[in-house]
Amino acid sequence: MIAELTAWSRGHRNIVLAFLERVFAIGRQVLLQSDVLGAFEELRREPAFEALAGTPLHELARRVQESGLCDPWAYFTVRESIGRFRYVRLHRERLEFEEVSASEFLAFKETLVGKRDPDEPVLEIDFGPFGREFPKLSESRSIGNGLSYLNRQLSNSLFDPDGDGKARLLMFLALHSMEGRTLLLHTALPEPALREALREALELLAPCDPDEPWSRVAEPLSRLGFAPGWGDSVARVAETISLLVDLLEAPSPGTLESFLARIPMISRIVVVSPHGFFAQDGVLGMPDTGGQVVYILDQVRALETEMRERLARQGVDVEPRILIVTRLIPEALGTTCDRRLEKVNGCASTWILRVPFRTAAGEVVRPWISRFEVWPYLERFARDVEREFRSELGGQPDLIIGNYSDGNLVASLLSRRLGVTQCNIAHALEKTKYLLSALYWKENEPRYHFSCQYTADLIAMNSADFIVTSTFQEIAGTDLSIGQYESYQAFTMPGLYRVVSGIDAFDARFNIVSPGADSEVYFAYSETGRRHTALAPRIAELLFGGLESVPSRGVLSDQEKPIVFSIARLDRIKNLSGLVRWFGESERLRRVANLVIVGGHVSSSDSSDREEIEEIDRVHELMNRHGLDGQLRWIGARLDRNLSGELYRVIADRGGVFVQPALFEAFGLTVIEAMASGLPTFATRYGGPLEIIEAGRSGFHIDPNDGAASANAIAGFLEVCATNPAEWKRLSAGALLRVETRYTWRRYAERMMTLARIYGFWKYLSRLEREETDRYLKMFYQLQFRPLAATIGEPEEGKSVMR
Ligand code: UDP
Ligand code: LCN
Repeated sequence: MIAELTAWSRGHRNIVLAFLERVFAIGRQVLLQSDVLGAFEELRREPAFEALAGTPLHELARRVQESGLCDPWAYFTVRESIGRFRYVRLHRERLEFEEVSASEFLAFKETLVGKRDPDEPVLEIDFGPFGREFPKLSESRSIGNGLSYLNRQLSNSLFDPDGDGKARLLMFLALHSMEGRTLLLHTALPEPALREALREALELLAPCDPDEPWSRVAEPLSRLGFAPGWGDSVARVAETISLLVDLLEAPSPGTLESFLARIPMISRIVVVSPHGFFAQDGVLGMPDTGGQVVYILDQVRALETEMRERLARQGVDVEPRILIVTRLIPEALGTTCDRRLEKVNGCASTWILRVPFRTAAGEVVRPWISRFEVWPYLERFARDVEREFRSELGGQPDLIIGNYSDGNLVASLLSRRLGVTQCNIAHALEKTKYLLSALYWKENEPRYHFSCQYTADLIAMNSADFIVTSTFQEIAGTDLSIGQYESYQAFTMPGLYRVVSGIDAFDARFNIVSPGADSEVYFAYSETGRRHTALAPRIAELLFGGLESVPSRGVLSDQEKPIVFSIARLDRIKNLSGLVRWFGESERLRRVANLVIVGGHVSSSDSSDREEIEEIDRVHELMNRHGLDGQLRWIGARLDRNLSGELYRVIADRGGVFVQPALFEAFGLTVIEAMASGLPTFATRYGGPLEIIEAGRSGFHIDPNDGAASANAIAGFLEVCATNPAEWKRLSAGALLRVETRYTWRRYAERMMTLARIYGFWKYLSRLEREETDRYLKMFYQLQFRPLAATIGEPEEGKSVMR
């Protein structure tokens, strides 16, 4: 594309000049994709430039991610295709496109935000060379399916006659143990002896009843060198042994995956989620406590069940254990967050283990602190957590799962020290949420400390053994928009460092494993037998008022109208205030529907979170401005899950819809909760919902930047449904089907455990090759992260005054 553009520009200097003039006329030094495309579209509207469609310049305008301008130069980042960037510049007089390196582009950007001496040395961070040994995908459609690629690599390396893959596999089998019990083989056997033993074992098993338990054949198999772990029945043991025979004979990706699926590898998991109020009751909707907590609690239930079933099938009598480690908050505001241990409901051996943050002087940090300010405490937290989980588990875990930037950093520190397989789950990376937040990091520093966060992200991404994402776009965006991880490929924080290769979307560590919605809580409105009818009076009170026990504003004076419903934390990015504005400004929507929002507090004095307070004030102002008190009900209370589950269904009973108006939503659990309840859903096109919803079939996408269009789309749908209820039913059925086929926790757990085994095995096989990466990461941590974290002050006591 760049070569074509350069050639084309030589013959069309007048057009290039006109385009450039428009770009400069915007009057800003840093432009976004929409600015550049807008400038191009304006140009096309001029009669002289009508025929620009399909030209290389058009393609450039569509594919520019960012542009930096400093007369006479214009620099552009061009995303040629998913995950592949090129950088070009254009001189106002020469008018010819020239390609530059990522480093040159970033250096130019740095000059835009402050005077920088071009000869001043800059720290360049480059993780590219460390990926040498690690397999990379080549096709963009394979992004997020690292597992199948890795399987192929692994089976090749096992087969490589010059390599020692097979010897390492045999060593792995011989060393295998769980909770001190020897599994699979009592001693290491060289390949010929092992093959012989496998053959004899199969002969021994052949005449047995396939349903006989392992115990019936344990003794003769033990004489041949076999320990437990091959299966719970004769049939299963024979199958596992046959798989190993096949693998030694001719490794294939399928056989390897099937064989490793049968090997007992994981019985203890540590899940790290330091920030927020992490508990089971009364915390949702508090600042920083949202979907991540819901996700983890549902995840551990599913993982415990999956592990138990799998270990039983493997013939291993070990109780799986999961610990969720989070911070202990002495000022717990009526929650259980000041307790060291809390058993997870619905689990037999999964606990929340809370460990306090401590200051450098060793004092326990008492109040809640925002996720943006946890950085100075994490190193000490990691050490304390290790001691605590060792005493709880009696040893170390087989898998550490980090959550969000802080949890992923702690998981990196722990797994590097312990040699345990590390999985990262970002939930949401802040970098794409806050526009240009890396470039203007200094301005954002007092409030957000992105310098720490992005440094932590880079360390964690590059130290993880595998990374789980909820959607494809989280890794690599869409054809025209950049993915959350992809945005870490090359960026600069002027005055701090410049990243020329941070993470590559084609990295085989990425795997898409989407979460689900708890089917016990979120099920279809039409499943009348399962409905929580006892909650009806409480829901009527929530929706229509009456008792004063629920903090709220507004009543619905016409109770017959369908309800447009939304529930979210009251963060700016969630844009509940935007939805209120669209409703206020749309006569058409107000004519056909009421609006109900659940989020935050109605009184700003009940909040200590800056963003939340701003949003509370904004919603009040909008309600006053548009006189919404008879048509909008705002519930400023946290609803427990059963209540919110039933509320979605009651809204569906009344022919309503769900709206998720976020400016950006990484995934959006509320979207699948609403869909699982059978509610037609309108959700933001920015982020996960773009992938969750198939437009027109299982819901609709809306553009949060175009409130009028969004309000019209919702109103239009409700108008159609008023005369043709089958349309509502069609969307409702589409939503239910979509969740059932794509978003279930059972599927999630099965996949997650497969990943843990295969990447764990890969870690074992490729251990030596990671040493140089580890050293680089350690240096980056010591020289960058630590001093940055040390600049964040300690919180004052009693700061988290929230009710
Ligand atoms: N939630 C809730 N009560 C509230 C606000 C949110 O129960 O007052 C729940 C909501 O049902 C969902 C989760 O919190 O399960 C929010 O997850 P989502 O992924 O939508 O957004 P996040 O808060 O993680 O950004
Ligand atoms: C964080 C978010 O911002 C949401 O979009 C996700 O649904 C949630 O975490 C769970 O992963």
